[in-house]
Amino acid sequence: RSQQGFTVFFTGFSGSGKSTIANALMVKLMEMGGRPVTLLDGDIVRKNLSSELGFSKEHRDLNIRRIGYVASEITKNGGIAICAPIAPYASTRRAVREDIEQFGAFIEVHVATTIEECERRDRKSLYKLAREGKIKEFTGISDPYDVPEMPELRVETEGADVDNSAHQVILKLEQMGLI
Ligand code: GGZ
Repeated sequence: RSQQGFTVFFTGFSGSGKSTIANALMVKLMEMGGRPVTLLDGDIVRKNLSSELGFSKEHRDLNIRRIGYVASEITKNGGIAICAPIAPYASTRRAVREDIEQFGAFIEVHVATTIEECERRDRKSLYKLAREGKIKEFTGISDPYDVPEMPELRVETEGADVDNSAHQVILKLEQMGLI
């Protein structure tokens, strides 16, 4: 049985389902026991670790590098880190991957809900505010998102349930010999 630490790094638009899938994955991994599981969710990190940061490229990069640093420490110590920020820039995701792969595995999961679907759902009415120009630099509306070219896994959420998406991640981890 493998004892290597690893990081599951979700990326996707606001409202794509990252947090929900990340939470379901955390529950499944905790039920398996063995290693501690730490969830570094976008909004929780923003509140506790990056509260002074906004959404410029510089600030987003700093936010992602902080998440990457914490995840690399967890991975180094043989734990499981689950990250769920938007992480819109491919170069920053690559930098975090390189940091973490020194210590363990990095599994990038693209939550591939389209911007149209995220805007249709608009659970927090943020897309409406972004359209009205009341939120600036909003990812997918007025700010870029680099679609991951070669993620370890891409999950489609349209017509799939949360449990199924989380299960796909579990299967990938098994396939990679990590659990
Ligand atoms: C994107 C924003 C913005 C802008 C506030 N652009 O649905 P949410 O609310 O909970 O998820 C979004 C969250 C994004 O923070 P991240 O730390 O994941 O972003 S990044 O990885 O780019 O650093 C959204 C809210 O913050 N939010 N303003 N302009 N999302």
